[in-house]
Amino acid sequence: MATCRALIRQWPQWPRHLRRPTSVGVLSRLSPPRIQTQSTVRRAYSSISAAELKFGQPLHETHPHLLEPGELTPGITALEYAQRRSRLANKLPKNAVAVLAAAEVTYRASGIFHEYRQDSNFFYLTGFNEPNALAIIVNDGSGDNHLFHLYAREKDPKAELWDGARSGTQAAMDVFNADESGDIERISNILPKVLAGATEIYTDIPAFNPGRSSLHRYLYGPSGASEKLRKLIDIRKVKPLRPILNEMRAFKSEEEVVQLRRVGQAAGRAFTAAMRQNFTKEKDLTSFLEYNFKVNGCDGSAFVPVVAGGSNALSIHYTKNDDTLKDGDMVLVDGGGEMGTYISDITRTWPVNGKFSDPQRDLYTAVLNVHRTCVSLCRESAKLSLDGLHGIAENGLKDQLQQIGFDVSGDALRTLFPHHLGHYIGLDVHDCAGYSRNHDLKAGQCITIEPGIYVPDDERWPAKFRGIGIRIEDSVCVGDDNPIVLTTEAVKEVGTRGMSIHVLS
Ligand SMILES: [Mn+2]
Repeated sequence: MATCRALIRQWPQWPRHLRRPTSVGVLSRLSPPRIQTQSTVRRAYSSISAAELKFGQPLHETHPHLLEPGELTPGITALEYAQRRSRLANKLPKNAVAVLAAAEVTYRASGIFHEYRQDSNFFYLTGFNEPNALAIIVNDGSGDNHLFHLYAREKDPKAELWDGARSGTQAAMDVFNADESGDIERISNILPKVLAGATEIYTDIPAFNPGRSSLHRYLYGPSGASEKLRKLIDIRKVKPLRPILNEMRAFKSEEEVVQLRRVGQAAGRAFTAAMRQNFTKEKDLTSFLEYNFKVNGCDGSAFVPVVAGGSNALSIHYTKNDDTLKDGDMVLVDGGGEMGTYISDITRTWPVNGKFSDPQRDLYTAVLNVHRTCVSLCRESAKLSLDGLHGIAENGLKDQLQQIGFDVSGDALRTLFPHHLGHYIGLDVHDCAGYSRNHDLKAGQCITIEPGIYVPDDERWPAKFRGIGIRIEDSVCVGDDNPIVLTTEAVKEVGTRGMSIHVLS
């Protein structure tokens, strides 16, 4: 992929002027010729500058420090969103529709909401970052064209005074380039008309996908869908949308790779900054890391970080982060930032006091050697899948561990390396859920490489290694002949006294 070759040469400064030109400034970022059907609200070009208006999310006109001209969300242009919709429409049969719902606001207690996180597929196709919205993409049979409906919350000064600005239905068309829009409160009148002519309906709305917990299903029934919706949609016409979107999202565009590199760089720098400090509590290290993600430009953490001192590292998803950090132990830190809804995923393990003991260094070097080998194979020309790479990691770790005195017979590796080598990344930490790890990796795919060794306190293993857990993880973009390490700013080489950073500082 020429993109990746160009990135390897040109990073860290991806030349902005090479970006595809898009219209700038005043409302209406795109105006491709579109076929108008009867609309609830007609597209009308406003003469008001966007900077004078308030929207439900940052835009270049209101937040030029966050978005470049032409971008609808950080790093991603309005044009790219339109192209994604067009590509999806082309994958649907003629007169079929895709229906996507925005994520709901969730609550941690009565009236106390969690930070809002948009549904990734909805975001991928719209860039619209508000709850209570519905997107419909129609293959209207016009070839490369398609119809895009975006129903959203209408502007409401009273509600906005409490809950902050909304973009409203006019911006749904003028900024987010919908052909049709309308007040989401009227969706029960609108939807039957829109779906009436559809030959097939591609959707993952839970009516037909009861993915909730067994307790939820027991208490509330098999689906969250209303009787109304179930009557409205002929279940025989419904097909899952996710597999089609996985095929699209698994391969990143230039803009996406640049954004993933940006968030990888910011988070990587936060890790290296953390290694320069001395911490006596997991909690303090956690706070420092998350603060530095934000200071470096991330919106926040992509997931609850693991900050695990000593043998806490043996629990893969340890997130209590409330223990002390002891002199002589190592600390395993698995964290990542999120920026414009793209994420990074990094793990580093370093000595709390900055100096490796001999067994710590031996085990660390074993994991690092396998990590390096696997990263070097993140290229299309290697013709390997994530599962294939996992096998190479297992054999490599076996070999390395044997050299430092481990008995690796039988199912030893299952115990010592109990998780997979990696997963896809992108908008989600575990991107494209359900997309097989069996496909050979192609240029433009972004994955993690995270070998680890966790030695239980068990007589089967050499005493000097017991209680040590080490994982080294980078986010990587697969290139044609070379990998692009997206998180290279996080130091991982061993120096004479500890991590190289301790030597440098
Ligand atoms: Mn990971």
